[in-house]
Amino acid sequence: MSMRFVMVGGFLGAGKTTTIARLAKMYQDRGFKVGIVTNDQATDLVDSNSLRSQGYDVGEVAGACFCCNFNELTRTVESLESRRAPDVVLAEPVGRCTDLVATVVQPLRQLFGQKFDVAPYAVILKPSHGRKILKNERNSGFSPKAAYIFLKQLEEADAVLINRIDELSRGEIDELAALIEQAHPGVPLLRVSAKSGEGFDALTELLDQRGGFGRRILDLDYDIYAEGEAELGWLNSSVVVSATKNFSLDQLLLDVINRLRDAMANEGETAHLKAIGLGEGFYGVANLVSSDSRPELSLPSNCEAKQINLIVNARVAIDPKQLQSHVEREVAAAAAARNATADFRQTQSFRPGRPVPTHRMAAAI
Ligand SMILES: Nc1nc2c(ncn2[C@@H]2O[C@H](COP(=O)(O)OP(=O)(O)OP(=O)(O)O)[C@@H](O)[C@H]2O)c(=O)[nH]1
Ligand SMILES: [Mg+2]
Repeated sequence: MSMRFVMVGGFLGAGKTTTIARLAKMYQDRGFKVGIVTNDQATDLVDSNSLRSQGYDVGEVAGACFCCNFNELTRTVESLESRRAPDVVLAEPVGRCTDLVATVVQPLRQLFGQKFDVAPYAVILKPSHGRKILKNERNSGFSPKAAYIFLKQLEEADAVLINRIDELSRGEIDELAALIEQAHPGVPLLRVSAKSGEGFDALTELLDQRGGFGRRILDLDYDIYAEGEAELGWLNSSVVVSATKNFSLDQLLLDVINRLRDAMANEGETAHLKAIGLGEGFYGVANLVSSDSRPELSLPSNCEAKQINLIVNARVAIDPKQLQSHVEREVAAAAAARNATADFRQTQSFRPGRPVPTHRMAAAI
């Protein structure tokens, strides 16, 4: 029997991991066994650690995105299969990737059609940047090349999800819906909140559909795509924070994100800053999804500890060396404010390289 493969796309910080965690729970409640695949160019992923801490079986494709490391994607799914034989595999691509229909959906269908039963490809719209980009405002926060990627992601979607409706007014939701409808007439549009679960019954219904989905192959300029990607500083750090007295993990996480936000406020737009703190048997996650929004404790631990493992993932439109020095300085300062030390075990910081897909299908089946 084939495995249902559900990939959920969307820009950095759009809500993919939150959506996938909620979908995983919904599929489990329906009696399905679920596996999840996360993806990044580097190791030490906040998302894998968060989803594992929430109890899910997670395989990680680290080192290159799904499109450029397609064989690792299928190998990772095979290893999930050998462990628990999932009925549904949920996959989160890197949030600055596009062309996923031509490089992931279609190759799975054309080369592994016996094994994978690919669901419609839903893409989450991030309202904070989406409204400005869709309105073509000059001050969208990102450069035109980054905006190009954002728009291409929507163009290949079988359905667009307007996320975060829990914090949007009816007027704001209608405005976004009209902008998407104008750009992509006829594409199903769902209003959802990954946080509250609103709209998720309609989403699972959509994802259960079978038929002519995953066929919107993009006309994509790989030079603009590569240049847009390279504008981002990308950083994954793993740090041990230790003190002699207990400190609040949640306050530390928020402090780290707040300090980074303040330090980089005038340097470049934040696409997503996230930090997970892992103690023995508990964890917490804090995020910032745009320079002009507020840091949020998305998954509070409500715990204190003397020592925790901290993983910071930062995707910000600044030079990666600058990004690294900000992270090192602000994490050390947040630790020092608790009489703690920050021992950086590993940091990877870079500009994403040019995407070179393993397969690119020019025609859809
Ligand atoms: N208010 C609100 N916040 C949300 C919603 N969905 C996600 N968030 C928050 O948005 C932030 C980013 O969510 P993630 O699920 O990590 O986003 P992502 O798309 O996986 O991000 P990357 O993996 O970095 O690309 C977190 O702070 C979430 O709690 C929502 O529906 N409402
Ligand atoms: Mg994520």
